[in-house]
Amino acid sequence: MSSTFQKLKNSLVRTKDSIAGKISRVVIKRRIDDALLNEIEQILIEADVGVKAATRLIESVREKAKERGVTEGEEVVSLLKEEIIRILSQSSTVAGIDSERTPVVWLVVGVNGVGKTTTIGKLATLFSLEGHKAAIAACDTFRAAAIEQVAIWAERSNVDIVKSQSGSDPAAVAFDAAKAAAARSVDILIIDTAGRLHTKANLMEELKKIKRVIEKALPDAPVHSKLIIDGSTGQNALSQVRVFTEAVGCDGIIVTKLDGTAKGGVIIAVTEELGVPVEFIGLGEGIDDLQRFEPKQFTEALFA
Ligand SMILES: Nc1nc2c(ncn2[C@@H]2O[C@H](COP(=O)(O)OP(=O)(O)O)[C@@H](O)[C@H]2O)c(=O)[nH]1
Ligand SMILES: [Mg+2]
Repeated sequence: MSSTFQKLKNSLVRTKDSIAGKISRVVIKRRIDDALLNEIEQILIEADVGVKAATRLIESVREKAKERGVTEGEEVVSLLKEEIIRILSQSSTVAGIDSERTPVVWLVVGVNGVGKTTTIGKLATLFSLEGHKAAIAACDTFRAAAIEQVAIWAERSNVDIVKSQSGSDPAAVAFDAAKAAAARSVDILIIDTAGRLHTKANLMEELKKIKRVIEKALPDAPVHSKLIIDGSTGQNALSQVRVFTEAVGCDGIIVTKLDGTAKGGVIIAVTEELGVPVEFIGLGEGIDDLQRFEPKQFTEALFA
């Protein structure tokens, strides 16, 4: 077994208990009928898969079981896995960072504490190891500590950073970073942003402004918004998805903190809600605790 898969499996152990563990206990010696499907739907909802995704999963299992003449409760698991993989396999419309039109810009958004800055550090490292020239813009300018934190990550991952004094205009920092990235032939510019939701309207305006300014500074560059979701927050994630998507139109999701939580089912809920792919997952606080998301591998780990 690859060490990547082993690590994924270990990280998902609690989520696995809350989904696969419970389901495998209720299906024993049962027939597939409404009562069983209702129980499974309840387990999925309790495991933060979300009502919408849970309903879709159960409907699909019901139909497939009928089509294939499957009646044994224990066979539900493989039908369920098929549909989970289908939900998680949202097609990505996002150009890779090998795009002709560089720098590619990733605007990293999400509420406070979800792991934006940490994930940016991990991404910068990963992209650098893959041979791309990455750079970071410190656009969470509200607190000096936030600028300092992202600067430490830039140093660890050995990439350039563009930053300014705390209190300066985040859009101005983004503009400088965009120009510097073009001048230095950067492949991917990753933008750290603030996430304080008590100023929700302001934050959204700030993010929109950063995006506008980058698009102006780099008219040909692909600009992508990546939404960071904390995998341990449960259903709150869904309202975050809606708010940020409305403001800056996210085309990729990164789910962090899947290590140690039982609420990892939320990854299914947010994918169903947003209809865009999860691209990376965070499995710890370390620099290499980030994996590219593979729907099939994830689902296998969940039921392994
Ligand atoms: N266990 C775990 N902790 C994480 C992960 N990603 C981030 N964190 C922690 O979450 C906390 C907040 O992270 P930070 O990057 O500052 O969040 P931000 O406010 O969105 O920038 C820090 O203590 C991180 O170490 C993860 O994948 N797993
Ligand atoms: Mg931060």
